[in-house]
Amino acid sequence: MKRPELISRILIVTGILLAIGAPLLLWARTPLIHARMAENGGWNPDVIQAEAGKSLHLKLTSDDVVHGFAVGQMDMQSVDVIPGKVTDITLTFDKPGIYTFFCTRWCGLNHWRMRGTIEVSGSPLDPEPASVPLYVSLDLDIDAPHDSSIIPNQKPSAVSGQQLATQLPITSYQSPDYYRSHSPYQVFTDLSDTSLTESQKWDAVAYLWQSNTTPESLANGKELYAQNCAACHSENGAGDGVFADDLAEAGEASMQTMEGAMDMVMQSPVDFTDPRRMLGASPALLQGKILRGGMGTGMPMWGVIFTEEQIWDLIAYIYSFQFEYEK
Ligand code: HEC
Ligand SMILES: [Cu+2]
Repeated sequence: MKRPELISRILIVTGILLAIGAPLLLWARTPLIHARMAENGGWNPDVIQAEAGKSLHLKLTSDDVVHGFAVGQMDMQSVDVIPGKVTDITLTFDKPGIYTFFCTRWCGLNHWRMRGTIEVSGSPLDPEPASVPLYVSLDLDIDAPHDSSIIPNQKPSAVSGQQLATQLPITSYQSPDYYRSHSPYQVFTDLSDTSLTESQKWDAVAYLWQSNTTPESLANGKELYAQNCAACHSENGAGDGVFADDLAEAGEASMQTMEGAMDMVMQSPVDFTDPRRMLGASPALLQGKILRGGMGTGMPMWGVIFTEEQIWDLIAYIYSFQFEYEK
């Protein structure tokens, strides 16, 4: 074999190796993320680095049961993470920041604890000032009791309320600012100057609540609720979802330890069909609870998962357990 021939052969072989090897190498270097139930360690790794504007490849697998993967505040379909299989995904982040990824399958009581972060570096093109949530700017104590001292005899009807609309000083009441910062009970008491009966006032409140939402927003809230909240608060809102008993047991157990005695104690999920509790809560207060969570009560924090709009949609849906809306 003459020398130049040998060299060209070597070159061809390296060429082929590079063509196959480089993507393979890249693929091999893509981190493999293992999912496990929270009690077995959750995601590993649970912190991932990325750069804004560049694609991030991830490989996902599960070491126990089927989990799901999605990134909060990002418009993406969740993907299944299956034991013994590797799922490939590619994500691109427009803006730098800390994103939360989370499990989207109800894998157990601590399912919602399966969270990790993606740290996206890069310079923001147009830095947006962080907005202060409404419950903070209103200086609400979201842990204070907020029961409504008067409750309606039957579910207030938005349709009946609408018929009273002309008799109401209600136009000013229809602004989103007013709605978000008042509980239904506060609006009910604000209507005390009118000549309406008690049940008419409640109907007017139902109408006001309905006119501050849209069918799309309610439908979106319903879907988010079914996926993320129903396992504890139950599909019908009554607070007896499949995990409610487990939460109660965990609560009793935590009461018996020093740690439990000092922290907020695990509680049963709130019953959204209870008028005393829910008619006394303003949208801003519910926003606070959902954003921040219960801090030890078993109510997860959702601020890193949902966008502000998604949270208002959830709130609109939660109130629909209290009011009869137009079909
Ligand atoms: C793992 C169980 C669990 C899940 C999942 C859960 N919650 Fe809760 N939630 C609770 C518990 C327990 C409470 C009562 C303790 C508290 O208020 O901190 C509660 C309380 C609340 C409250 C407070 C109501 C009030 O009057 O103070 C709101 C609002 C709420 N949840 C909304 C939601 C929404 C919306 C979701 C879904 C995005 C959700 N929860 C998912 C367990 C859960
Ligand atoms: Cu999971």
